[in-house]
Amino acid sequence: MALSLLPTVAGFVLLFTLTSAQSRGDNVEVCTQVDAFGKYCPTTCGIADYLNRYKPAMDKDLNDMEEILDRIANKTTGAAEKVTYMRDSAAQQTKSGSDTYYKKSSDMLNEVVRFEKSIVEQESQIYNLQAVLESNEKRMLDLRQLSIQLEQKCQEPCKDTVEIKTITGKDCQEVANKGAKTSGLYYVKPAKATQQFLVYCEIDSFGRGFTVLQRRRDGSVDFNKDWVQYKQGFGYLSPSDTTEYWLGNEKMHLLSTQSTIPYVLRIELTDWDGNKKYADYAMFKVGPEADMYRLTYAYYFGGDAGDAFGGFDFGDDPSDKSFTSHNGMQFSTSDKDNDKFKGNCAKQDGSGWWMNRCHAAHLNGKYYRGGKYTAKDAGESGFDNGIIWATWHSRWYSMKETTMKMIPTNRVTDGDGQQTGGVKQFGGLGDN
Ligand SMILES: [Ca+2]
Repeated sequence: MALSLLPTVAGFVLLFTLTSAQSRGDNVEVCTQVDAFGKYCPTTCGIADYLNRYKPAMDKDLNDMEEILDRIANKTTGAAEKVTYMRDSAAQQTKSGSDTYYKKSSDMLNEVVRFEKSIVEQESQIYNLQAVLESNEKRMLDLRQLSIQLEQKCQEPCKDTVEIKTITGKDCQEVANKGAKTSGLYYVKPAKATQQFLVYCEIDSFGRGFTVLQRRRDGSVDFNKDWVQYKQGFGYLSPSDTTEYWLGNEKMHLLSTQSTIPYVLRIELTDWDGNKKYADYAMFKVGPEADMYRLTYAYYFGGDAGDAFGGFDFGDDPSDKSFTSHNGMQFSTSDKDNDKFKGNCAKQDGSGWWMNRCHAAHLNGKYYRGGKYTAKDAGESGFDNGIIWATWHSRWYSMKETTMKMIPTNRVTDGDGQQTGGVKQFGGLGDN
């Protein structure tokens, strides 16, 4: 009978007190489905979903209670009718003055007393139930008010404590060139972009500005997304660089194809023992959507993680290396198969990626805590679906953290003395 309203109220209060951080940055007012509220500003439809989730249960509880009250009321009416009937017949029999009926009448009167007693008990039950109902109605009213307040709050644009820096540019290097000294969230507007968008810029003491494209760090964001989601980007940007995201294929296309100075793609990896390695690719480009966001680069520019984009000889097939190289591959998602495999790599592995047949590098793979996993862990398909960089760890080892970021080629080695095949450190970034 007790309605479980209290936890719901607590949930609302919790929602209220959550620190809201910047969600995707753009389209704040659009009702965009997000994975969960997390610690970010909830969307209006997120709230609506939340309300809709608990409402049916509450409605059902109230209906049940109403039914019980009705049943009790019916019983009471029935009993009252019976008592009236018995009173009448007793009175009639007394009136008739017949001795033969005297004992019977007296028994009936006892019955009347018993029924009256039971009516009193039922009335007290009804009274208690009414009190419960009233108190629940009051709680519901409070809840409604709270939800109205919440709705109003959510209609306001997210005023975050998140600081978005004012300097803008066509990419993070230009932002740094204009004097930005600290890493954080900046708006950039690539040459062909119709509007600016938010990115995380990693700016170091050498004045280098890396534009960060992808981040894995704790498995908090599900990377099993469809074509549109990979196109637009998903996950969360944070000024403290503590969240996971995919910036989006369209933005990567705009960023990587805008300049006469080609970009280097830098991939940084951290394993579960805290070891860090990197790989650089020269003349990195992501093609337009018409070409399925094809990945191209000129050559492996260096790094100590090895050239997994170039494919890997797993020993299964003489052509393994060419079947698993990524240069020139179009992007595939579970709902758009552009790979070189008869099946659907992206669907099997639950990710979006530049799939071949399928991969030796797979940074959007499933997040496996602790690193090591087996075909059994990989679920139905049983294929290697972790966060893989096969030239460092085996395909049955999933990385702890990954970063994909880009920088104009002429700046990549500034400050840290990195050369092709270079130094076993991420230069000048203060890894700790
Ligand atoms: Ca296929």
